[in-house]
Amino acid sequence: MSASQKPLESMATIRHDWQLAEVEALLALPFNDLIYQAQTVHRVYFDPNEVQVSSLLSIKTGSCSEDCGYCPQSARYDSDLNPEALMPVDAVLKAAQQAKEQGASRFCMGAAWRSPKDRDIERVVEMVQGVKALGMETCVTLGMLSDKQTQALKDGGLDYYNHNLDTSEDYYSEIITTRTYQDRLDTLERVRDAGINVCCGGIVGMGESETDRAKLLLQLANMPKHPESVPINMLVQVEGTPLHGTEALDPIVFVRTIAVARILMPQSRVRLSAGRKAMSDEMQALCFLAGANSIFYGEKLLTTDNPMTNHDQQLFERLGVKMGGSSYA
Ligand code: SAM
Ligand code: DTB
Ligand code: SF4
Repeated sequence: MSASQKPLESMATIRHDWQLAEVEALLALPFNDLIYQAQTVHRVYFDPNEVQVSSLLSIKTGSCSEDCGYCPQSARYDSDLNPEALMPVDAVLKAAQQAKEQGASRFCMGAAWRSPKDRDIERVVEMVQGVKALGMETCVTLGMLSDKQTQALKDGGLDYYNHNLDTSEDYYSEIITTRTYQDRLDTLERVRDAGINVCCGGIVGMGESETDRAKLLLQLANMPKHPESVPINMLVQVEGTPLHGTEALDPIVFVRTIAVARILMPQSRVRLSAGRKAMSDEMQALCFLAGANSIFYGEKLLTTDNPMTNHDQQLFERLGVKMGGSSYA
């Protein structure tokens, strides 16, 4: 049966038993059939003209002990970055207020740690409480967590924890050697079990194969509960990092990846994440058509540039897209 003949409800069924062959077949569909299916699924759970916006802040920058091959914040690479210690709470809240004034509904705070120290968590909890008091949703990404740290974040009122799988289990060791895929899964399970919403996705354009992309999506889609947010990052190539100079991914393949994420996880916010600076407006429009309904908004990601806010506002206006507040269907 072709996508256009399938009953609509069956296309948007929430499943956790996807097979690799099914995901590969979706990725390989004729483009128009794939986008039609993704857009159909998208409309079952979401307003198709609404995109949720999150702003990022690096609250602790650089000097990271890990060796993630894409990351300018690793101490191992010469990436022309000024390391900065954990920021004071008031400076973080000032940045959050500005992001709110620009229209962001969620504020995501990222730290270049393998894992936080317990005393760091205390300050991060103060940040979370302050950002929540501004009426924004909160997200942090701090690396691997212990049970105690996870509970402290939950008790502090944290809404989302971001921890990406980054790629397939098979390709992972080509990118990172200082911690395992299982370490990542363990932290994700802790976060889920503590009742914090999960933000988990990956990066494409790192030289991985189509099967690696399929396996990453499969891993996300077959979690006992789908991550509420699924960031799909296009590698931002930073000079000095091992992945600088990797052959660029075909933009159409990127759009396909977004569409398949949407089909596999119909109720999740699929985020068109890092890499937008290098994308045309037309490509971003295709990503929204393919079911992306969240972006990182604001002129910086963590350490690299993101599109200017007025450019994004104009793009949304040209597309008739409204910035949404609600984070989950
Ligand atoms: N240190 C913590 C960790 O690794 O979990 C949190 C911060 S880390 C920078 C958060 C995520 O940013 C990474 O997992 C990766 O998916 C993404 N990221 C980092 N550098 C990137 C790049 N150059 N291009 C695209 N995504 C990137
Ligand atoms: C995610 O998936 N992408 C964001 C956020 N979660 C933390 C980070 C992108 C970082 C891009 C490189 C940089 O700016 O340092
Ligand atoms: Fe460190 Fe996170 Fe960058 Fe890896 S991705 S080097 S853990 S900051």
